[in-house]
Amino acid sequence: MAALPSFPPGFLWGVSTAAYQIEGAVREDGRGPSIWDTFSHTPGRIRDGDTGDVACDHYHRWAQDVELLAELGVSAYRFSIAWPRVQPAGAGPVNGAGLDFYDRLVDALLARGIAPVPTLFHWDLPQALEDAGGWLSRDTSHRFADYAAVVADRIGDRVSRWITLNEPVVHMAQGYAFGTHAPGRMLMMDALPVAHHQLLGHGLAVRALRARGGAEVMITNNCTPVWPAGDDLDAAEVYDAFHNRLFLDPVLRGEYPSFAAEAGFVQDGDMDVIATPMDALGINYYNPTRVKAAPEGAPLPFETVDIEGVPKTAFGWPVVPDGLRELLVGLRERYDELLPPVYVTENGCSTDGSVHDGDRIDYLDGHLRALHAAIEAGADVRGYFVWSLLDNFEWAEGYSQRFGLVHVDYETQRRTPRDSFAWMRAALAEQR
Ligand code: IFM
Repeated sequence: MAALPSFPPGFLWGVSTAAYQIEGAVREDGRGPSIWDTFSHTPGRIRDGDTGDVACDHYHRWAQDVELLAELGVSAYRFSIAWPRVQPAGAGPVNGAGLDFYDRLVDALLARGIAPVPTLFHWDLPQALEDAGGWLSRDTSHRFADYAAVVADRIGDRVSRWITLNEPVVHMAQGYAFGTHAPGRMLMMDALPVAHHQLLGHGLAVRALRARGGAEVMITNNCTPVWPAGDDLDAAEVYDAFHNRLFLDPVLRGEYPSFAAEAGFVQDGDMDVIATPMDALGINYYNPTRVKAAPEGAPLPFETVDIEGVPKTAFGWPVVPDGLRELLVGLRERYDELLPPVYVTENGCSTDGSVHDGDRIDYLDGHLRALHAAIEAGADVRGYFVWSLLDNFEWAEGYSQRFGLVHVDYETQRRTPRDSFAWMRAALAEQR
């Protein structure tokens, strides 16, 4: 395989994980229950009845996992902090043992020259907050900012890049509109306040983090280029507004797309808070989405359509590397000087699980070339993180989807680096 083109000096290379997907130890050292504990223990919610109770046992094996990161040669590691480990009830008393865990992790990363990039919320809301309304309640936004401050007070002296929320669109849609993720609510369009309260929480957290130092702060959105099926341009525009613009326009332009602009849940001053300037924007890219208009009377105005004629991942997701270039260049055109520097904070694929994962190597190689082409075309992209370091708990799919550069045997917790790990290590060494 030909060497990758050279990325700009100082480009950040990393891998991403999330707390509930890898940590396990859900009842240890004072951690409180989260909505994912409740949801995964509800019969019928997760494939094969899997739960994150043990996951990759990272809570106990973190030192070994940091060694893997060092061996891979990454310059950054994106992980998430479990809110219920830090504040078991989502508000009030702080659990020192939970903070100790992340404190040790940050020190171990820095000792190996790896920049810690913590995400404050990757979907594991403390159950007590859900019981009080979850993200449907405005109060949760304020609780999130308080929690951000607690974490920053402990590790902010060593963290120079923060991510507030991960993929608020997925949390709103799957968690509150369709009920396929925790907390499992099926509110369809009535889930919209969840978008607003997450974004308000983001803006308040940006301010809380800024008040505690000069670190870079960003949000991570899941974005997709939207392709109309045939000439269904209206359906594509509506899907784009729901999936991409609902979460980007408010933070970058201080306004909602028209369908959400008049919503009663927006109070005076909210948009200014939400649009508090960020230093960067995180983008998670997996695939483009093709859409057509839904039939009359359907609950939503669009339907997604299969993208034919391209390879598919084990998940069945279409593999379209150039979609990453299209997305990044398109964002630049849409938001122009309002767009801050971008980090691709997730990109990767699930495979059949074999350690000989040539398909993952092809996937990563293709996407990195597309990313390079985007940079050449003027996109200001400062870093790239592979999803994921380890195979892990893939939400409603349990352990059936394997995204890791490292294979995990869930019986023994043995980690085995895949061929893609060796490929990535060599690619990073060349970039250096
Ligand atoms: O595993 C997820 C992650 O938690 C959020 N982004 C997409 C990944 C793959 O589905």
